[in-house]
Amino acid sequence: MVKKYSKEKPKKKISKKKSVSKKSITKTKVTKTLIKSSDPTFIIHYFGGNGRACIARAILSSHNVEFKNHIISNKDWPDIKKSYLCEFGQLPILQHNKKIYNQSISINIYLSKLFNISGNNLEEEYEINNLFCTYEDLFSVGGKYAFCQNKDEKNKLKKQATDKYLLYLKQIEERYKKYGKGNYYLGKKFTAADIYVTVGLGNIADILEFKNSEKYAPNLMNLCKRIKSKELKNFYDNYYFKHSLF
Ligand SMILES: N[C@@H](CCC(=O)N[C@@H](CS)C(=O)NCC(=O)O)C(=O)O
Repeated sequence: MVKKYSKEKPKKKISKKKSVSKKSITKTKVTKTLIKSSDPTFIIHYFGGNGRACIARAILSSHNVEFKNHIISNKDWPDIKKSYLCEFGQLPILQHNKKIYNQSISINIYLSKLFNISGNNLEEEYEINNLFCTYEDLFSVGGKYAFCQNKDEKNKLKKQATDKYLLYLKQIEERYKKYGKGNYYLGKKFTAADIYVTVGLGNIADILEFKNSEKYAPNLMNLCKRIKSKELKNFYDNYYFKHSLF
């Protein structure tokens, strides 16, 4: 199993006589320990923050499936980045049945389909996938703000990110007024759109320390409150990083 996912084929036996560089030993070690036969069905590999993994974590935890939330430390990251686990040298990674999936938007789509919350028809699927893409727009500018060290630049980025968040928030509120005639964002059924508006928009607001979302999107925020206390209670109790930078 392990070999199948290796960027570089792990050497099964390293001859004692051959000299092996320190670098290749590290790679082999990481390769051998990352995927184990005892692994749970689902693993999310990501850093200790919400970032680009929060929607996938929320999908899994809202379906009460056993999953491992593998938090990668800064110390371990350089080796993992070079390993077979990270095809493009980035996180998040979803491991499902020992197969590896990358790119957060496609991971979210994959999990939504797997758990049958990806919409009832092409139009609903479009709406959900479109929302996933807006998270990328918002997170890329919000993340830049979060990690910026220069005070002036940081203030500029915060304004840019907040303006963008407000634009998206108001537009998504308008969409919800059009679609959400039932209990949920798209109507009667709980879908990944409900996860996105609660966790995705919620995380961006937290990154920006924006406390006034109700003023601009009262209907949406009402929906999020309900989802937070019901379908996503387990997620918010156990997997949401409340004081994360990202
Ligand atoms: N398009 C990719 C972007 C992934 C990405 O930028 N990941 C960041 C964390 S959010 C990362 O791995 N940064 C560490 C690095 O590049 O070394 C996705 O959506 O998954």
